[in-house]
Amino acid sequence: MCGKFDLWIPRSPLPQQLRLHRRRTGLKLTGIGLDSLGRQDKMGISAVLCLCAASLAVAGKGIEGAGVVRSLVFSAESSTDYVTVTPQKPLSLGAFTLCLRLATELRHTRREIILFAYRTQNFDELNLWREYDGRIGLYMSSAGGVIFEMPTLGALQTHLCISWESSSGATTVFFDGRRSLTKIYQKNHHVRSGGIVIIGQDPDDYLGSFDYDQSFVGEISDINLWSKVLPDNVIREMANTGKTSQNGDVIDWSEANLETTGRVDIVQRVLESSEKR
Ligand SMILES: [Ca+2]
Repeated sequence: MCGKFDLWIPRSPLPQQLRLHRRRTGLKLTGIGLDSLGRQDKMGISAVLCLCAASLAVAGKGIEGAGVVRSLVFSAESSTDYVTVTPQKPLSLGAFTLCLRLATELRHTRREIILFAYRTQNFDELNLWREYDGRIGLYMSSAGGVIFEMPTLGALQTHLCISWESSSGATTVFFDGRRSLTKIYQKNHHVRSGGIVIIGQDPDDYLGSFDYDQSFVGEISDINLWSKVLPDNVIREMANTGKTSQNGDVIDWSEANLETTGRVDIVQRVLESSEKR
C-alpha cells in the first residue's frame, strides 16, 4: 500500500481561491469535487501509483551502509506528496536538537516552505519553516513562532539544526555549523507524544489538509532528532564533514522507517568510498 493519496492530480496550480496561506486553519482538499479543479488527469494517477511502488522498494528500515545516506527528492510542488517518518521513540520532549540537510530552488520571495512537521491531533507540536522572507521559523504547540534571520537557502546543500531546552526556553539555530544568537521561546513547555512526523507537507489536521503553496520542493536528507541539546562542536563537525557523527535517539535517519505517498523519490547518496586503496 502507498498510504493515503488523492485520485486526482491537477497539472496546474490549484484555483486561486483555494491557495490560501494558512497554518492553523484547515481547508480539506480531499473534499473538493473534480469539477472545481477543472479536470481529472488519468495519466497522472497511474504515474503516482508506479512511483509509489518504486519508492517503497528502497524505503524501510536499516538500509544504509557506512557512508551511504537516504535522501528524499521532491521534484514538484503538490498537495499530495509526502513522507511519513517513524521515530525510534515517542516525541515526548523537554529538549531537542533537530538537524537536517536540504537544498531547494524555491525562491524565498515566492512563498514559505515546510521543512519538518510533527503534529498531534490538535496541535502543530514541532514545525520548522522557511518563511516567506527567507527566515527560519520554529513553531511549537500551534503558538506563535520564534524566527531567525538566516542566509538564503539554495541549490547547494545546507546543514541546518535547531535546538531548544524547556527550562530556559533557549533556542538556537545552526546554519552550516555556525551558531546563531540565542532566543527565548516556549519556556517550560513540553513537546507531546502521540503525533506523526511528516516531510514534504504541512498537515492542518492529523494527516491531511495539505497546502500546495507550503509543500517542500527540493532535496532533504539526514533528518535526525535528539532528545537533548547537542554541544556546538558536535553540530559543527557534522556540518563540516557532511556526515552525521552520532544518530538521533528520537529519529535516527539511518534506521527510521520511511513511507512515501505520491511522487517522492528516495535516492542513496554515497558520502565516502568504501573501496580500499
Ligand atoms: Ca498549512
